[in-house]
Amino acid sequence: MQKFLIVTGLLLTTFGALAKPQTITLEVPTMNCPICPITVTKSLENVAGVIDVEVLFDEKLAQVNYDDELTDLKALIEATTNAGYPSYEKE
Ligand SMILES: [Cu+2]
Repeated sequence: MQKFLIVTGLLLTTFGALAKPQTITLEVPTMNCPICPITVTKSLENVAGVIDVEVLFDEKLAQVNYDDELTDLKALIEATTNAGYPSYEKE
């Protein structure tokens, strides 16, 4: 299984044009009140290619489902940052 995942990863890297919905988790450490998730969600939903956003306020995380042919991690981070909430990919 592990091997399969690695091979799949390599293929996706090599053939990046093959769009596939991706899910990533962003850490958004500066969300500090219940209104913040609304702003963060909106900023991400406004990015073309974002399919679905779920913000977990207690954990200060944003889970983003997106089409990797239309957008990428950099654009997502930029979107929250421009909205006042710097973020980065959760390890
Ligand atoms: Cu707030």
